[in-house]
Amino acid sequence: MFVDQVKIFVKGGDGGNGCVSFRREAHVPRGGPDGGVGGNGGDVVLVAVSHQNTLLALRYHAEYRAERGRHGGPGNRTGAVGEDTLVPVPPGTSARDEASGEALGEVLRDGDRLLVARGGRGGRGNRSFLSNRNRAPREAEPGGPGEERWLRLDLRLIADVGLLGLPNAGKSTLLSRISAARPKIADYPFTTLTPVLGLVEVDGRSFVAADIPGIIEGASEGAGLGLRFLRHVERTRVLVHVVDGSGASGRDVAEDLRLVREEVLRWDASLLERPQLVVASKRDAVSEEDPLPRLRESAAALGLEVVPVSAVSGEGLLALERRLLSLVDASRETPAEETA
Ligand SMILES: Nc1nc2c(ncn2[C@@H]2O[C@H](COP(=O)(O)OP(=O)(O)OP(=O)(O)O)[C@@H](O)[C@H]2O)c(=O)[nH]1
Ligand SMILES: [Mg+2]
Repeated sequence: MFVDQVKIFVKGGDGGNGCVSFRREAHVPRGGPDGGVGGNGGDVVLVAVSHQNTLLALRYHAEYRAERGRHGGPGNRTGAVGEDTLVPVPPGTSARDEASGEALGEVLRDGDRLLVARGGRGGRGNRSFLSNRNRAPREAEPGGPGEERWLRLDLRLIADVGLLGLPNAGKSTLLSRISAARPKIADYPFTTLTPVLGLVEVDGRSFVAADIPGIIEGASEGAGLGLRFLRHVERTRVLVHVVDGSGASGRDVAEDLRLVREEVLRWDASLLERPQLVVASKRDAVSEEDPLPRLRESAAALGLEVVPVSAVSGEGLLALERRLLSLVDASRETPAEETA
């Protein structure tokens, strides 16, 4: 199951208490306060891990507490610090404080970290309160409490290429042919219910492509799967419009292309400034009236190139992969997350 929004509870570890203690040894002439400082509590930290691409695990494990700091000890011993608790999340996850709505930040690349609940400070021991006026302080501080809060986590997948198109256009079949991803494929609309990522390898290089479901007329207003997934388009660098190029559906290809672009435009007009191309799919099954010339014409009017492919025969797939790689390379000079 794909989950892109969850609420979790996080709490940093409490700080250890400071210690009250006095040195009393037989042969040491003057004892004195020697209570040590408590250790700081651990932090709760989100960490991006690239092999994960859903927040599903956090739905079942919704509470994260870091270890508390140990108390200070006699002989000026400082308490051990509490261990941090790391929460693995997919790259592209952002965090908000649920109560205040404050944005805490996001993790974009593998290994990125975001502190979400700071551990409490260790309290000072009585040794720290020694002064000329007070040679035998009996006071020490308790450890500070760890920060705690509810967080709202929000995932917008990071992919280099987003595959967009009407239901049944052949997006999932295409992804399954150019990557190892295995999205569900069938001859009915809304087969794919969640975005699926696949790693495309070509000429010893690679990029990530995402099959983004749910684009139909009105998607930007919530029709079909609607808004659920259009937001994942925000972080793709290159958009691919997959249009059924067989003519077998009886639909007008120019209208297919226009409709999907219209929904993207209404969601966020700036997305259409990204590099795009049009894939004419299912070219092994072209009907009597070939829709390709009409598709080329309407694409050209928008300044877009058309790459004809067949996921069945393999026609055009290598050319498509190479073309996408070069568009991704060009766009990597301006990272998607900066323009998003
Ligand atoms: N002949 C032929 N059929 C194809 C090709 N690509 C996809 N199809 C068929 O078209 C139908 C829809 O394919 P999908 O890949 O599930 O389409 P989709 O765009 O992912 O559809 P949704 O997930 O519903 O949005 C399936 O029956 C596929 O077998 C192709 O290159 N040639
Ligand atoms: Mg699909």
